[in-house]
Amino acid sequence: MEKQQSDDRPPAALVDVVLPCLNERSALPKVLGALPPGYRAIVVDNGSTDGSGALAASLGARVVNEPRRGFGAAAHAGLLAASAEFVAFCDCDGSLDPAQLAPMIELVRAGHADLVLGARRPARGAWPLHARLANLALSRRLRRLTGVPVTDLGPLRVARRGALLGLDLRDRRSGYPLEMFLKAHRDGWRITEVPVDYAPRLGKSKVTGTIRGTVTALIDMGTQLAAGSSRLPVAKSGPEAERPPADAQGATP
Ligand SMILES: Nc1nc2c(ncn2[C@@H]2O[C@H](COP(=O)(O)OP(=O)(O)O)[C@@H](O)[C@H]2O)c(=O)[nH]1
Ligand SMILES: [Mg+2]
Repeated sequence: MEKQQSDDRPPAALVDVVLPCLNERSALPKVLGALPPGYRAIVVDNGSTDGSGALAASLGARVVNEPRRGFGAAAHAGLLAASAEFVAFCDCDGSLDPAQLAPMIELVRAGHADLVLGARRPARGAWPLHARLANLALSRRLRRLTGVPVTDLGPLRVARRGALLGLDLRDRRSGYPLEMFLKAHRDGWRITEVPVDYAPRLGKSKVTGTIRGTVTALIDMGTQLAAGSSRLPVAKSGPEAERPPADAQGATP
C-alpha cells in the first residue's frame, strides 16, 4: 500500500497509537520506528518480563503499565490514557505497519467513516492456517449478522477517541476487538476497511500461535457474538456500509 502524502497527514499530536505489549522486546524498535511523525505511541506494558517497558520508554514511547493481564485490558488502558482526537490500535509484534494508519485516519478525519479496520493481506508465513480460517468464518458471520461488508476483524484500527469511550467496552481479554465492532455497529457507526500488509510477527505469539491463546480467543469471541446478536439492529443486506442516523454522523463526542 502506498504511504500517505505528507500534506494529507493529520497535524502532530492528533493521533495516539495504542500498542498492547506483552514481551515484545524484539519487535519494539521496528514498530516504534515505523510510526509516522507526529503520531504518539502509547505502549501498554502488561507485565512484560523481557524489559519491553524500559526499552519502549528509551525509544521515546509513553509507557502505561496495566497489571491486569489480557489484550482487552491493555488496549483499554491505552484508550483511557490517550488524549488525541484520533486513537489507533496496532499490535506490537512487528506484523503490521503503523505507517499504513495514515490513510485510515484520513477516512475518519474527512468524515467518510467512523471506524476503519485494516483488512490483513498476509505475506507467506504471517498467519497460522487455523487462525486464518477462524477469522474467515467470523467475518462471514459478522457480514450476515450486521450487513457490514467486513472481510477481516483486523487489529489495526482507527476511530475518534471520544466515540470509542462512548461505546462502554467491557471485555478485557480477546473479545475486545469484536465487542468494539459490534457496539460500533449497534450505535450506527459507518464501519469500513482498507487493505493492510500483514508480515510474520517478530518474537513469540501470545494468542493465535498458542493453544491457550486460541481457546481463550474462541471463548471470548463466542461470548461477544452471543451478547452482540441479542442487541444488534436488524441486518441490512447489500454492499453498503451502515449509515448512522443524522445525529450520530461522524460519531464525534
Ligand atoms: N498487554 C497484553 N498484550 C497482549 C496480551 N496478549 C497479547 N498481547 C499483545 O497483543 C498483540 C497481539 O498478540 P499476538 O501474540 O501477536 O497475537 P496473534 O497475532 O494472534 O498471534 C501483541 O502486541 C501482544 O504483545 C496480553 O495478555 N496482554
Ligand atoms: Mg500478532
